[in-house]
Order: sequence, then structure tokens, then C-alpha cells
Amino acid sequence: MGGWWEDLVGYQVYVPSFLDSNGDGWGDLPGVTSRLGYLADLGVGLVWLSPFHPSPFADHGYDVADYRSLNPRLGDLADLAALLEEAGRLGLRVLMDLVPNHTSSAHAWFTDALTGPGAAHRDWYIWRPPGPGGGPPNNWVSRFGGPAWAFDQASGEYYLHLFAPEQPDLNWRNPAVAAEFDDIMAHWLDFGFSGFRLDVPHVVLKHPDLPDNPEVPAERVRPDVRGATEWGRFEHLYDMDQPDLFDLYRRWQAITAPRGAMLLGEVNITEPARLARYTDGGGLDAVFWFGLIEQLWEPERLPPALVGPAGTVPGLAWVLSSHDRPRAPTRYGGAPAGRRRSLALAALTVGLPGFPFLYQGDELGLEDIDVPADQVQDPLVLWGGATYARDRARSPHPWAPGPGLGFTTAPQAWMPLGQREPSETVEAQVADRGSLLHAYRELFSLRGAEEDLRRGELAWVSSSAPLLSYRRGSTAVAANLGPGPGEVPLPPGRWQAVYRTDRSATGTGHEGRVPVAPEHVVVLKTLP
Ligand code: TEU
Repeated sequence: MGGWWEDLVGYQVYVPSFLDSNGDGWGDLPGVTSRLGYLADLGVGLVWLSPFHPSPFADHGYDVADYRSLNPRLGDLADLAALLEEAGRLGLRVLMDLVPNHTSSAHAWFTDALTGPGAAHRDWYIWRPPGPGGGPPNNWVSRFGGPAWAFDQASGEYYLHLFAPEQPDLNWRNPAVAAEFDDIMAHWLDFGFSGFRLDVPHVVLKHPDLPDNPEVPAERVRPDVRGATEWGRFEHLYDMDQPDLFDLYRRWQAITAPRGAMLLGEVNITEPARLARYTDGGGLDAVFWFGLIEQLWEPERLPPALVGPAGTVPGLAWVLSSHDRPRAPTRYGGAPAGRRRSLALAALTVGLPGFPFLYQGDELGLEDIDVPADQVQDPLVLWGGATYARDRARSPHPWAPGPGLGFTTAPQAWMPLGQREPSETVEAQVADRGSLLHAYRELFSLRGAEEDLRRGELAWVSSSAPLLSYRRGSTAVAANLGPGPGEVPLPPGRWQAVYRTDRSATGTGHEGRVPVAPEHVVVLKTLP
């Protein structure tokens, strides 16, 4: 049950904002290499690197202009080889971010396709003549706002882009595209990666006839945590989640599995039974769980976001933040409450089937920064798809107090640094044993030491908010997510507290119930 990744803690490195090694204001691969030891000390075993390929950066690197080389601002092949070598020395596995759904419009395949219907790569993308009324071929919308079709004056046809117009969708029904990506995958696995974080793999195949998506009645449209509504106005029956995706994943699996590598999908589907199809024989090894990242602090909504997926979906990566959503401490009410709540949820999910996955800065309790409207770079906002600028969650990692936060020596970083307190920096938190960083380290070290927290059988003891608890073999996790003191039910037998998010003394024995402070969590071990 479950592969090697289930024993590890994952960590998302957002490369341009991790560490700038050469003083140009951009985080880079040598910067990552120099701090892999920091990640190993935190208890991380699996590192996902955000895209580092050549890119015009219309979507911060998710617009790839060449899948086989590197963005010179972020490093070169020798830097990448050195990174993987150092990771190997430290026992870390590394995942590459693979963006199969779309390329950059600057990719040579697309510039060739633009030369006209006879071009060799024309059919690598999705082209259609105008619809009956002369407008776009169907009613699909881009996730970044507006129609999902851009008009090409020269040929009089539209091309499909489910994201920005600078990100034309590839035509995965063309066998040449699939064959090309087989090669790209094999190339990077042979270079030393342990697998891929797959960008939106659930949208790569569309219904072959491209029918209109049905509209959702206005009263049922709910904005997501970024204030996005347009995408939610449609039922996405035909532009994602198509049944033949699983054949494609099995094709990819034939490349990864023999090499012991993994496929971790960014599948944004929050109905557990539907999501389970992806990892339960569907060809992906693991998927991120979006149920928590889409919530504010609403303890009563937590049980369905935990119990259902934990029991239904194999290979869950439990995430609270990412480069695409407001950071957890911000969503949960800001410091100090937001930090307490984020740690509580990290501890609550640490023993659930699957594995924990941090976004850089989670371990420091970082909140979003403010980004002035005229400095926003995010296409999601520039194209009107949402009100929340993802730039706010992408600011540089604060390594040390001071003008460049230990991130850069340049007078200006590529992204605003924000106002970080000295106590938010790595340097301060490493030195303070009571810091959040140490709380995460201890939590992950416990997970590493207790096999049952990773592999034991799961049984819920209390699955209604605000008191939640479960048993995992010889271990148990008890959470009080309410605003007042609580006595959380325990499984039968005697239990000893071994970890508390409030950092109070452990070692005490409990039977029946364990007292837990408001918005805190206790991890326990069974006593003979
Ligand atoms: O994200 C997909 C993405 O945009 C989701 O957050 C999406 O908004 C959600 O599924 C809507 O329901 C990935 C990358 O993580 C993101 O940074 C890129 O902008 C995007 O793909 C396009 O490559």
C-alpha cells in the first residue's frame, strides 16, 4: 500500500523566490542547492521544484518555451546536475514540474503552428474556425478570465487556451505530442529526477467534439478563495476529467514505474470519489488534496474535507498552501491565530493516509505580503479571472533579517520582499527552540520515527467538529479545533502524549479523553 513517497514529507520550492546565489534579484538553482541541508534538517524527503525551463514568464514559468533546457536566469544544466547530486547525498528525492497541458506561445512548436494550417506543428495545438455567429468556437472560458479562445488573424482560426493566451493548449489527441512527451519524461528521469509534479493533468484531454459546457445557475456560483467566479459559472463537463485520460496516465506510468519514479498530479477535484479514480488504478501515484487549501478557517467544514478523502483517495498529498492560493496563516485569520491554526491542521493531517506537503514558508508561518496594484504580475488578475493576486504568496523566502532578507544582495528582488519581522526569518527561528520552525521539525521527526503514523490502519474515533481524533495503529491524533478548552475522545486503552502543538509538556498518560487547548492538537502513543 502506497509507494516510497508515503514515508516522506514533501516540500514545494518556488525557485525564483527561494535563494538568489548571484545577486541578480532572482532565486536560482545554486541557491536551492546551498539550502537543501535546511530542508533535510526540517525532515523533508521529497522536493518539488517549480518550473525552471526557458520561459517568457507570462505565467511565472508555467509558460514553457523549451522542455529540455533551462531558464538561464535560474541556472544551467551543470547547476541542475549539482543540485541533484547534493540532493542524493542528503537522501532527498526531487520532482520536476512538468507542464503538459500547454506550452508558451514562444515555443518553437507554436511559432511554427502560427505559420499556417499546413505547418508541421499546426495540429500540435487545438485550432477551430469561428463559431456559427462568427465568435469563438464554443463557450469555454479561460481560468484566467475571458474566452478560452484567441483569434489568429492570419489564418482566420481560433486556438484554445484554458489559461492565458500566451499558453496555447497542446493537442494531446495528436500521437506526435504524446510521443514527444514520452521522450521528455524519459530524458529528465535519466537526468536524475525521481518523478514529476504534473501541472493540471486532468485537463490535458478535452472532449473530442468540444461541446459547450452547461452553465451553473447564478445562485449556485461560489467564488473560490481568490475571488474567482467566472470559471465557477460553468459545469466543466467537456474541458477536463475526460474518461480516456487514464489511458494516457498509464502510458506515462510505463515510463516512470520501471524507473521507480512517481507521478504526483495537481488534480483540482474536491469530490473524493471522483478524485480517487486518478490514483486508484487510474495511473497517477499521488494527487494533491485541494479540499483544505480552498477553505478559510471553518472548523465545521473540516470533517468532510478530511474524513472522506482520507478513506477514499489513495496517495493523497496534504497541502495547506501553494504558490496559487493565499497562504494558510492568511486564510486562517492572520498571525498569531493563523499560525496556530496552520500548525494544528498540519499536526491533524500528519498521520492521515498519504503524506504531508509543505509550501516554502509554511514552516515559518509566513503570511501573504501586500503587493501594490501597479506591481501585480499575475495573469490571473491581469486577465480578470480573480481578484486575488498570486504574487502575494510568491514573495522571497526570508532567510535573515536585513535589507535583502538574506534572499538577495541585489537592491531589488524580482518580487516584492514584503514587510517581514526578524522573528519570521529562518535565522531567528533556527536559533529559537520555541519557534514554529522547531514545532514543524519535531512533528516531522516524530512522523519519521513512528511507522504507524505513516502506515498504521486508520480508524476515526471522533469525526465531528470541533473535536476530532483518529487512531493509526499504535498512535493517535487528537484535535480541538474549537475556541474553548476541549476533552477529545481517545481510542480504548491508555495513551501517552508525545507531541503537542502548544509545546506544553508531553509524557502524560490519558484514558478515555485527553484535554486539548483551543485550536491545538496532541499526538499520542499507546501504553502497554
Ligand atoms: O495551476 C492550475 C490552476 O490554475 C489552479 O489553481 C486552478 O486555478 C484551479 O484548478 C481552478 O479551479 C497550475 C499552476 O500551479 C499555476 O501556477 C499555473 O498558473 C497554472 O497551472 C497554469 O499552468
